[in-house]
Amino acid sequence: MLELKQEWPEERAARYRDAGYWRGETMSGFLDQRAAEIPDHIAVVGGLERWTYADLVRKAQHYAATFLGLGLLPGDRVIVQLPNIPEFLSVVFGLFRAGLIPVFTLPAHRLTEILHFAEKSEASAYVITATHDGFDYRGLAAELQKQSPGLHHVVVVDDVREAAETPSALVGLPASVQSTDVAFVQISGGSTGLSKLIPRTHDDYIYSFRASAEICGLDETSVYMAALPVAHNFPMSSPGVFGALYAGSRVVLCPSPAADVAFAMIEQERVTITGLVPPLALLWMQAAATTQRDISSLKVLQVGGAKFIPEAAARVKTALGCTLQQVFGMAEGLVNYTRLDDPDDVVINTQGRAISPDDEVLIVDDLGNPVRDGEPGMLLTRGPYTINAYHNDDPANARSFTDDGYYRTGDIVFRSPGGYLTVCGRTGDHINRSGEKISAEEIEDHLLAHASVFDAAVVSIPDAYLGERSCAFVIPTGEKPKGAALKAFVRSRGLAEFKVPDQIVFVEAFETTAVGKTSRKFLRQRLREQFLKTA
Ligand code: J2J
Repeated sequence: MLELKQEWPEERAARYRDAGYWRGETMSGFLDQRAAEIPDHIAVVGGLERWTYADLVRKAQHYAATFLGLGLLPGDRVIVQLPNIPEFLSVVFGLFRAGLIPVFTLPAHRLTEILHFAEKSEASAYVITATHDGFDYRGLAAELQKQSPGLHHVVVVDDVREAAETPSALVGLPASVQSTDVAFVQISGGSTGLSKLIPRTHDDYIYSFRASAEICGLDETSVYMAALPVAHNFPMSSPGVFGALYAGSRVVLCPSPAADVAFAMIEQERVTITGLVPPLALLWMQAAATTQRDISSLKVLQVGGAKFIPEAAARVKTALGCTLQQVFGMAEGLVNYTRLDDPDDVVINTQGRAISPDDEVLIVDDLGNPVRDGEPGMLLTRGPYTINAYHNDDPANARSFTDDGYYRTGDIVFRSPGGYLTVCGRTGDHINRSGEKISAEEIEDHLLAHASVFDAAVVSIPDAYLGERSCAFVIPTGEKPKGAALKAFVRSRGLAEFKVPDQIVFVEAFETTAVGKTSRKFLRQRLREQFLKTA
């Protein structure tokens, strides 16, 4: 099994320790400490459950024992595919406690994607709920085990929930874990080809959510609600459920981000802060005008994952009666926030500034030379919680990191005084569909597997609601297939629903100048331009 690593050059690591960013804490360690300090404080609310900090640690211990009881060994990788339920936290903290490495996937992921994560991470176990949103995860697990022989164990939380509570199960705890070790694996948005694995260490991740919790003003009186899928880096760490637990706040897991469900939760639990992607923020603003629910407890609405246009940002305070915080982050590391006391102009027009004084932010032109403030350029970054490499992917690492360790974010931004960044585009060929990132290349490959597809190019098209939608330009081999049939074909390849092209446009050929360039990037750009001209 290939070791999971994430290493910083010693000089930088020493600096981060000296500055007090990396404090030697571990994921299990910080939760234990909080449970010792405030055992009876409510930590997690969701479904019919209401757990104190002491409950959460106890449940995590039982899950740790359950996993170790299966014969899993510290360092083994475990795919976690759970929705927003309290067990997400007891399972994940159970894995941390046992020294096992969660690989976080989204409930929307399907066979092809989970198979890729399982193989890439050499996972030996998979944790699911039996069903969620009408989807049968047991069926997915059975198919997965057929195709991935190394995946020896499937743990269905519905089945082990009670067994994991029996006191006799409490054995062999805990494994020794170093703060410099990889704690878990996040999944990249996948700007080129398939999603890459992002190993994050205890030290670096805890710093990012501890500092985020401070920036967001969390304390023991705060109530943080995860409305987006909690396995995503934003609701997990910016400040997310982990930042909230670090601060001794209460975490509320909302089963759906739909305004009616979420508003009821806000009212019931007196939620003070939550995070959304821009399209949901628009829907909430609309729904707030007529809701009967009392959402006055909400002090901060964070919006991130995709560009929030200033016209919409300007309306948040009036529509929802709370402070807007823009969040521009990435699972690879760097997270920017507008601060809660920033003037309206900054909150409305920028995506914030970096968490750390030691986040090094470079904005460069095509030749790699720094641009002046106010001029757009490519954003490169390195720092105390930005990774230096993806797991086991030399080509991606060569593309994505400079020789001196900067991560090429693929985002085009400009900087204003004070270090505030405004996102104005990207270099990568992915579609940011309402915060969900779709790799054009990945979908083109699936389309090309269809017998009637001669060639395909997938591009992003501006969309009033989603921000961007995906449009596939397809040259048929012979007779044109039906668009709906092609979409069904992509779906049947085992992909998350959000990756199915929103629109399919059949063309006879791609413009020869575009093809002659042989660059897919150039072709996609031309197709997008032509589409927008004729739209
Ligand atoms: C424009 N583009 C944005 C924003 C992310 C906090 C918040 C979001 C993510 C996330 C995250 C944007 N305006 N406000 O991990 O901790 C686009 C950029 C970025 C990419 C990263 C977090 N916020 N983006 O969205 O790994 O293109 O993380 O590089 O999913 O989303 O995507 P992801």
